[in-house]
Amino acid sequence: MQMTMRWFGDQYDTVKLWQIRQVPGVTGVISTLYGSVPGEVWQLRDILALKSEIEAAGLSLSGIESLNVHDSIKAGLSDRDVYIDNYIESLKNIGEAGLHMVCYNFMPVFDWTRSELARVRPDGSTVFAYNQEAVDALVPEEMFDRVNSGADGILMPGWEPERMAHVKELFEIYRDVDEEKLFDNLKYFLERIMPVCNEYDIKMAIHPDDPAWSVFGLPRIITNKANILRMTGMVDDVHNGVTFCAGSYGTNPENDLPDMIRSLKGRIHFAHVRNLKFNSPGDFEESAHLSSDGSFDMYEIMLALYDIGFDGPIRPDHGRMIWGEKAMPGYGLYDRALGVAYLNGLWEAIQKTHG
Ligand code: DNO
Repeated sequence: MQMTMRWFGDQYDTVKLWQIRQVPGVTGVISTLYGSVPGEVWQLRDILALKSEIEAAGLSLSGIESLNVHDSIKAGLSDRDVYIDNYIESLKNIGEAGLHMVCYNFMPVFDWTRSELARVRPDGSTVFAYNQEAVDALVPEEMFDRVNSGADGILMPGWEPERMAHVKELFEIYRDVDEEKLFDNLKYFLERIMPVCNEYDIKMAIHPDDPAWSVFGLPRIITNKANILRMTGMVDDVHNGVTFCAGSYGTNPENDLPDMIRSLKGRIHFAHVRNLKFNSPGDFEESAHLSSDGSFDMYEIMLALYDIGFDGPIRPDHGRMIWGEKAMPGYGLYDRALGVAYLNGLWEAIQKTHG
């Protein structure tokens, strides 16, 4: 595996590349053209500029998270081919820049969803949290306002104001899209992009839906073992792969994370590893990465990745906000660096005892 951290670019991130470079064991970052909107063609010069900036700091650009998919593609609208052509063009440029992993998601309208961005834990740290009743009490626009206001003016990934200004229209285009239709639209998209992925050896890594169930009545399909195996099987190409995000699949306690990892051998191209703490069936919060602080057995997750010979980029995921840091919620330096140290410790121990 290659240990990485997510970085949003100098203009948007409070964390600096030189700081990431000092986190032991981190050799790369996962980044994106953060100001771009879904549907736009990524220009080669912009990708190369991002790559050189990262390399000048002594790190590698280990993959893209995310190249977002336009809602016309997800909803299967008549103009989807225009946006797929643009997506293919962006992939070509990503390939030309020598990059080989692209994370994306296929969630209608919203990316990840939380009811709180800063729930205070007993130790005074603040974390993302989800409470089903609180979400049920909101209309979609309020969810956007909540995310936006909780972020202190920082642009949150997946919550682009350009799109969110049209939440009502966005919901409208999904009126006739159920899970089956969403699967069909994903298949159509994947079949069209696979040739360029093969040409440039770009491994596509779909991110699961977070949380792993329908929110606001919108269909969600990347939620469990059966569905993800259906997805990898329906376009059976190694370039059609998965981001294994422990925190997203793990929102549903019925998902057996190590078993899912083992069933996806050869198709996991990127891993997000973090922990959650369940308080009651409809309420969870994001804990520290340490097993004993949350509900997951992090050793078993890392062991499963080791067992399948996972050799792609991995990153700690959302960190708690600690030590007074002011940063994008979930993406401060300190707790993610602690996460890196812990995951590296588990990995070293596993290598030594299973090598
Ligand atoms: C949340 C992230 C997601 C992820 C996208 C991938 O913090 O894990 O926003 O990047 O779903 O497209």
